[in-house]
Amino acid sequence: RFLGGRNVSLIKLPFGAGQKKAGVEEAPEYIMNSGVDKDLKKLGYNVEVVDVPELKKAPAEEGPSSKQLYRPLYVSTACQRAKNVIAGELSKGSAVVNIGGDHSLGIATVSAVQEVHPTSCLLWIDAHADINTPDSSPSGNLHGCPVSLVLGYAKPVPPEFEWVKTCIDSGRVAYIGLRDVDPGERMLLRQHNIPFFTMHHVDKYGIGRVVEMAMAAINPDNLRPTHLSVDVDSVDPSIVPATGTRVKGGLTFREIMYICEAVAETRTLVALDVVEVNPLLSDKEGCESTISVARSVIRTSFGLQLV
Ligand code: B3U
Ligand code: MN
Ligand code: MN
Repeated sequence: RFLGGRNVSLIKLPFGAGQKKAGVEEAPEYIMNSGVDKDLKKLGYNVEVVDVPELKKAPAEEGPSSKQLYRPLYVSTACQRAKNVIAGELSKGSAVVNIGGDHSLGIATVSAVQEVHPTSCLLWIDAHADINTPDSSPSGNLHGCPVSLVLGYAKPVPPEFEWVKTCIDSGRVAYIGLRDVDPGERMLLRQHNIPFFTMHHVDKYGIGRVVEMAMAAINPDNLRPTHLSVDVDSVDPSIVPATGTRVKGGLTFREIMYICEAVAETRTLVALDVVEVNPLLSDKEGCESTISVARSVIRTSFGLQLV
């Protein structure tokens, strides 16, 4: 019951205006060059590589912004474009790997996945909850807001994002890896009863129980397609230094691999996001380590490599 079948589209999304550090838009090139297409072919998939290079081009004018948001028009335009490309690939019956880029692309990936697979669940692996509303955002960076936009919590919706539908409900979203959550975000998580597992929970229960509890909450009998959204800053900065917002005390290599293996085992994966790699923010060694983790996330989520 592998919902994505044996076709996988690797979608390069070179976009970084959801935050302010240059370099994250270069990541798709680096991650692709690490050999992820060969990895998936080796696992028996038919692989198609899709590039969306126009995401690098900012609109001529940003226009007056409603809130204190950073480049909302650019983020909105890029996400609308990315959403159409992703939905097109999913509509062919393929699974997709969305290679970012920053996590504001979550607006595009969740919108596309929910449009084509409207019952699917979303497992968000991140140090951050990315559920700020434009009002609660301390930074104005839209990579901290995608979840609130797709859940319909951003009220009023900034005019640039009126195209974004409330497309998923809180009962189909869970988090693992949280350790840097803003006060407004904490309120939303509690108010809507969204299952979240912080690093404290990972330490307390172990990654096995945490993944079991998260999946039991959002995909109890594995009847729903699964969308796995991996922000690489969920992983400890000692092995993932090349990312924009490093937070100490993250997932170990085995813990992130365990999550990917457990999702692979469900045979329900239709979409995987790998975001927030920034090759310009570390030295050569740190960069290689980060990209190697991103590559392992992709390979492992699409097939168990055990023994
Ligand atoms: N929650 C903060 C910081 C942040 C969110 N996502 C990342 N950093 N990577 C914000 O700006 O919304
Ligand atoms: Mn994120
Ligand atoms: Mn993050």
